[in-house]
Amino acid sequence: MNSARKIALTVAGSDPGGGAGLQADLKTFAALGVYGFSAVTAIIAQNSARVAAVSAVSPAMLRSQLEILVDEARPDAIKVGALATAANVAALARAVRDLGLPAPVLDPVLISSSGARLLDPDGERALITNLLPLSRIVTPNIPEAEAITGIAIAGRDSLRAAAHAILDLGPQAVVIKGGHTSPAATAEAPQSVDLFFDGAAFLELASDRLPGDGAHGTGCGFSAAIAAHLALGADLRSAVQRGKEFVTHALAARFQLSPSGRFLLNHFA
Ligand code: PXL
Repeated sequence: MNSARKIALTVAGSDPGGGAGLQADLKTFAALGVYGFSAVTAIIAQNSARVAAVSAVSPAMLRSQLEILVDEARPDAIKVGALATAANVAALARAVRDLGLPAPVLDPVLISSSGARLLDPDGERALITNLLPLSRIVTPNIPEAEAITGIAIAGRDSLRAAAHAILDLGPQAVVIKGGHTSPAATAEAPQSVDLFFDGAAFLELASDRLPGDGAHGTGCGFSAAIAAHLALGADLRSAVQRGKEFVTHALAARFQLSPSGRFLLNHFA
């Protein structure tokens, strides 16, 4: 029987702590009323504060997960997170083409917020050459946008230059997340501004900056929420706006599991 249910697929690493990675993406999909598929790229031993070990799945295993999912139903949208290896980047790019998958929302995860590498250096190059050109939108934070473009982002002009440079690499759009380092480059900047660019127009999305060193899983929540809204039929710009609203709302209700843990999103707030 055909279902009217919309499906979003996350291709991401496993966070056994559930704050980030595919487990968090499934919560985001559920909170937004979309059925969730998940293909795991790497098993990561981690909690919200630190990563102990990363074990990538093989590219054949990643391919096999994607094939068997598509055998049953075609996802309406895809979010891509940590890919771990260049081989997994290549396997995903090939599968997107061979299986006719929707152009992904690409969160170009390079390094976890706790400092662990979630994509090897060859993978970083492969992501830029193979996956960026296939993407519906790419969602780097400022350090990732700097790594992709080689542009030091220190203010509004360099932020816009980086957005242009990323678009030149082939994605349909980009949103650079201002949460990590403010483009104004002052820790006291009261607002965090995300910059969306689709080649036609810039859109700035501002939100109040929260005290503390940020939460675990915000980037995952943003890209997954964009994919969920795309699956539900939103256009790209409104999917980004609603994705930002989702994260802002989930962050306002953030919580910790332990005093040694980082803040976590409340996906169901
Ligand atoms: O937010 C980056 C990220 C992506 N994917 C996984 C993660 C993290 C950060 O911790 O654990 C699986």
